[in-house]
Formats: sequence, structure tokens, C-alpha cells
Amino acid sequence: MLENIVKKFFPYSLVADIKPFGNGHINNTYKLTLQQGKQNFILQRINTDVFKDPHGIADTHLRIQDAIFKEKTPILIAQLIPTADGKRLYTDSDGGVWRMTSFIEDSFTIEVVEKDWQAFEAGNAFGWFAKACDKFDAQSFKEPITNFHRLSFRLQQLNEAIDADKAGRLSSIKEVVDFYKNREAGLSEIENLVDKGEIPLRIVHNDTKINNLLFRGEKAAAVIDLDTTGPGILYYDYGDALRTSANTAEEDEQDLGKVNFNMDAFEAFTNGYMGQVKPILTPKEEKLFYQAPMLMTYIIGIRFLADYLNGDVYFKTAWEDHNLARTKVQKKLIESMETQQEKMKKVIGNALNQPVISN
Ligand code: ADP
Ligand code: GN1
Ligand code: MG
Repeated sequence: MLENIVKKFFPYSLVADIKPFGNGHINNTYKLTLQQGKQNFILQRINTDVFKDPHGIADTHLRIQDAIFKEKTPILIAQLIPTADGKRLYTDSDGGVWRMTSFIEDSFTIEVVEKDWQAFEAGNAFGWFAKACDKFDAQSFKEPITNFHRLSFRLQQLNEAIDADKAGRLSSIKEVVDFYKNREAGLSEIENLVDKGEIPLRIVHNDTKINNLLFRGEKAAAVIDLDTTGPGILYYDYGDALRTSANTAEEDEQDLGKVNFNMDAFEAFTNGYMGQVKPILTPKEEKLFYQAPMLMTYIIGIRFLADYLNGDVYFKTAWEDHNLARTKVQKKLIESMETQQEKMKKVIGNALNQPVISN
């Protein structure tokens, strides 16, 4: 079956190996090795329940690839490889939509930042990506998932999940639900400023968790998983990246004693990120970065929670209470951040006073 898909891209090549790859929560990802030259590729079946317009995603990928990644760049993206008959994607007879991209050789992902340089490199790479996308007019791109990081929309989804209680799990997790519900009122400032047009809409990645970055040696090598890339604000990328880069444990760690918001990693990431984006920031935009890690951790926390209440229909899960474990980790991170807000503001202020990183 998978061999037949490969044929649509490489009709004259034989497959040496093809196996599931990576830890993504959304698409089905395979590492493909062709017999000839042992060349590697990434083959993915795009989750079309999540991405209703896969051709829109491919358009965005190509636009970014053509405008930025044609020349030699310090950070790579995977290159989209067309089918043998020149299409960007292949649709099989069951409606499955497939994409082939180049494999970034000699690279690896990490799930938990263990060294400060990893956090610095992550900040530098995601910041570089944001700065490179500054040339685009955000209005001219499609939004891959409507309202993806809109707090009020995610709260509405959570409320619907609570009301429906489809999986009959609500009564057992009242404490977690109350935790999130008690904090919703304090988090709306960023959405309000976006609605008033006071924070610039840009082309951002929109899914900057640490395993969407490839390292090579002690350097960030590539930003991957551009599925969500489209209109958004820098706070989304900065906040979402820190949700994983400054977590001392895995996103689904069950021993919550191991989960904390690591201020050293936070500082290293922030120095890398601000060193890149500082030249493009507006004065107003500089002011609210400190709220972004909490906002994004909250948004993703309530998405895991809503999915748990809905019976695990969105994120891939490997065990019964996987989404519950994930939402509890986000809760613990929020508690840890709550005690460190003033320090976070200072770190961001200092980073904005450092010299710009030139590349
Ligand atoms: P998902 O949307 O499901 O997260 P990703 O595009 O992030 O899918 O791919 C899942 C994983 O596959 C990544 O976390 C990474 O480990 C690996 N991967 C994806 N693309 C590449 C690539 N071009 N080169 C090397 N590894 C890759
Ligand atoms: C998903 O695709 P992946 O695994 O990189 C999700 C992100 C969440 C993340 C949580 C399209 O990311 O929004 O933050 O899981 N992507 C989509 O781990 O929903
Ligand atoms: Mg991914």
C-alpha cells in the first residue's frame, strides 16, 4: 500500500525501507528510504479532519519555500517534492492526501530541553523564521485552521465539551476544569489588542513546540511542520515554543513533581528569539511578550482538556488518560509561571536591550 503511494512520486524507484517516524500528534509520518543511493524522504498522510484544505497548506509551503528558502539560509525547511505528474500532493482512492518532502539528514528532535544552548538555538531558529517571514503580507495567506489560537474560540469549545460530557469523564476531573475556568478572565488582553488591530498580524509558524525543530550537532538546523503556518502574531510562536522549551519534563509527564517552568531555559530561548525579531517589533508589540507563555500554555491546556472530555477525538493518544496527563502538565506549568511573572518581564526587557543577532 505505502509502496503504491511512493510510486506516484518516484515511479522508477524501489523502496528499501519505509517506517513510521517521529512523535507528531496529527499527521501519519513515515521515513522512506529508496534503494537507489539510499536516499531518505519524509512521506506524510495529512490529517484532513484537522486540515480541511491541504492544498492551501501546500500553497503556503511552496510560497515560503520559493520566497525564502531558495537561497542558502542559516535555517532550513523541508522542501516539498511534487508527484511524478507535477502535483503538489497525491490523493489516493480513499481520499487520503499524501505529501513527500526532503529528509533533513543527520538531524534529531528533542522532547525536553536539557541544556541552555538548546533553548537558545530554538529561540534563534524560530525567531529567524519569523523575521524571514516579515516580508509577506499576512492578509494574502489563508488561515489553515480558523481561530486556531483564538482564546475565546477555544473557551467556547471547552464549554461545549463540558456541557456535552460525551465521554462521561467530567465528574472525575472537576478540579482540573475549575483550575482552567478560574483563570479565563485574566487572559483576554492579547486577543482584545489583536481585535483592535494594535498588534500586527504577520506570517508565523503557529506550532512551535520543540519537536517541530530539527537539531544538527549543537545547532538548530531546520524548522519543520509548516502545516499551521499562516496569519498570526509573534506571541503565538514565542509562547507556544516556551510551553515546551522551558518545560523541565515531557508534555505528557505523569509525575507532576518533575514539571516546572525552567527560568534558565526561558532566558536562553528569549535571548535567542529577541536577538532575531527585535528589528521588526513595533513598540506596542514589545510590551506583552511576557503574557504569551501563559496564554499559549492555557490555550493548549484547554484544548487537551476539551479533547479528553470529548473522548480523545483530535490528538493522537497512546493510553486511556493521555490527554488528561497532557492537560495536567499544562496546568502545572501555569502554576509555575504564575510565581515567576515579574522575573519573566525582566528577562524579556534585558533581551530587548541586547544587540541584534545578525544572520
Ligand atoms: P505532525 O504534524 O504530526 O506533528 P510533523 O511534520 O511534525 O507532523 O512530523 C512528525 C515528526 O517527523 C517530527 O517531529 C520529526 O521528528 C519528523 N520529521 C518531519 N519532517 C522531517 C524532515 N523533513 N526531516 C527529518 N525529520 C522529519
Ligand atoms: C499538535 O502536529 P503537532 O504534533 O506538531 C497541534 C498543536 C499542539 C500540539 C500539542 C494542528 O502539534 O497545535 O500545540 O499538538 N497541532 C495541530 O502537542 O492541532
Ligand atoms: Mg509536529
